Amino acid sequence: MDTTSIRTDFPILGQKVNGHPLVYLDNAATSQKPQSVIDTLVTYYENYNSNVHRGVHTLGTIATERYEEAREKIRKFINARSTKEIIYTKGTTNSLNMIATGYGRANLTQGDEIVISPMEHHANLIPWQQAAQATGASLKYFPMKADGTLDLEDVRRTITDHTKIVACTQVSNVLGTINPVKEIAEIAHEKGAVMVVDGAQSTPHMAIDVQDLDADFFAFSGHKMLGPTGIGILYGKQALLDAMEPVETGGEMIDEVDYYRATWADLPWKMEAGTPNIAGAIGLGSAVDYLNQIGMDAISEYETELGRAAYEAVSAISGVTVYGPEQRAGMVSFNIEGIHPHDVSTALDAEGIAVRAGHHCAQPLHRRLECASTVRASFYFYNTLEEIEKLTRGIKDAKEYFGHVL
Ligand code: 7TS
Repeated sequence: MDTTSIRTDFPILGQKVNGHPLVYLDNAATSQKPQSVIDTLVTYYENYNSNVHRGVHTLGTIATERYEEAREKIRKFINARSTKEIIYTKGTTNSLNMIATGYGRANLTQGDEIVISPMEHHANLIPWQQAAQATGASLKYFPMKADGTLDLEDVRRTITDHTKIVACTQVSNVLGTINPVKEIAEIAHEKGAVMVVDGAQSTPHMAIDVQDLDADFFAFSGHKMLGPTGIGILYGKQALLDAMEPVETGGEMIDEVDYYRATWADLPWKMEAGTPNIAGAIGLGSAVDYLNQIGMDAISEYETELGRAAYEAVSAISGVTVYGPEQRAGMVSFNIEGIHPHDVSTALDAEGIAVRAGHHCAQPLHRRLECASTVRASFYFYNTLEEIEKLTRGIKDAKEYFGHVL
């Protein structure tokens, strides 16, 4: 990975923070944006800002074309069969809520089961709790092994003939665990359940093929993959989306309306009520162009190297606990014995190193890890091995600063 050249594409990375070159290691929260994405947003607002799918004036036509071209780029990026299966949303949270409401509540009933993993982000947990409460279905969990991985035999035992929905993250945003969602989908399908994949932490970092995974629904966010905030994708198999009622109704999503009834537009617009995030969608298309130019396989290979290096270096520091399996995505969550994660994060920030401290929207998982919170360093392809060395040194400095003696 030619990070020297790549980093010049990201204007924010050139700055100093607290007198030190910025070391941005909070990519699981949100990624930075290359100049090409920033330029796409500026060009939209400067040159052809218009609403889509409405007027026939020139700017509106250009905006509509670019908005739909971006959808095609995203379709190709995850290998969906059709752009009808690519719904623009606000992000992963919005996509998962749409599935839990539009599909879950409509299809679940008393006695049915929803099965999820113990490492879900709240976005793939609370909507299922709510769907279970609203329908009388029960919520069940796969067991998780001590190293933070799932065992397919456990998965097979947990999914039953009563299971209607299985929802699982492809990559844990805390442990970095890469879950075998393709195999889980196969087991779910054997039992007649639909498979929902939370792709928030996988889509930015590895090649995704929704047909190969055989996911029924797949959700991700633009802002974690070089795109703007406020835009994300809900992928769903066309037959499932066709059978779903729109979650929101109003403008844009209709075919014919009279004073007492209405009919819906075709997919994907049926699911996109109101003026969408036009700049965001076009910006996400531009982010996809940038990622394709680097290559998703090259990105995942390089980040695996970063993840391994960070895991080895950080877990070698005495008094430090690293959570999650050895084989992991490009992130490392840890605690230093006796020092609060927020203090660690503040000490690292003083050296220009941005990490996240907290429960990372996975409170039940942290309870399971027997800690209230962790420090998380998460990488992207513009990060370097030198930055991981700085992180390691920063952790050792923090230990010393807080007078940690072991
Ligand atoms: N699912 C997973 C696995 C996530 O990591 C996140 C965000 C979401 C869903 C929700 O995505 P959103 O774009 O709708 O907010 N995770 C994080 C995180 O780990 N730190 O900040 C946001």
